[in-house]
Amino acid sequence: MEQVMLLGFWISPYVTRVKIALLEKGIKFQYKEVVDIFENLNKSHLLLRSNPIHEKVSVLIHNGKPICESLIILQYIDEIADCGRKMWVSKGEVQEGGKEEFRECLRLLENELGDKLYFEGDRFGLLDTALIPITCRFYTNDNICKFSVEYQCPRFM
Ligand SMILES: N[C@@H](CCC(=O)N[C@@H](CS)C(=O)NCC(=O)O)C(=O)O
Repeated sequence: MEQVMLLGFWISPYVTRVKIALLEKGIKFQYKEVVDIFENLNKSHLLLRSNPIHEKVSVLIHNGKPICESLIILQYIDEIADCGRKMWVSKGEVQEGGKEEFRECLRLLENELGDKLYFEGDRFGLLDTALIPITCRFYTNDNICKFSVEYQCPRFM
C-alpha cells in the first residue's frame, strides 16, 4: 500500500505547487501542517527529522522516505506517474496504455514546438536539455517494448 504524506504550511507557494501536482495526478495523500511562520517558526519534530538541513516545507514522505525541495518533489511525482515506466516494465494493457500516453506527450510537445528550432525559439534552453534524452529514446523504445513513431520533421522536408 502506498503512503503519501505532505508536510506543509497553509500559505506556502512551495507547498501549494506540490498539492496541485498530487491532486492533478490523482494521488491520495495525507496533509500535515508542520510549521507556523507567524509563531516563532514553530516547527514540528517530524519536519526537523524529515528535512534536517533546511528545516523547510514542503516535504513529501513516500512510504516513510522524505523528499525535500518543491521542484525536486514535482519531478519525483512526475516520475512515479511516468508513462516510460509503464512502457518498459509492464506488459499487456498497462504497457499499451503507457505507449498511448507517451504518444500523447509527443504530440503535445510537437504542437508546442511548432516550427521553432527550440522551445524558446532560437535559443537552446533548460526544457530542451531536460526533454531530449527522454523524448528521443526511439531506438531503445523500439527494442524494449516495440514502440515506434512515424515521424517526419517538417523543418527538414
Ligand atoms: N526552495 C524551497 C523553499 C521552501 C521555503 O522557503 N519554505 C518556507 C515556507 S514558504 C519555509 O519552510 N520556511 C521556514 C524557514 O524559513 O525556516 C522549496 O522550493 O521547497
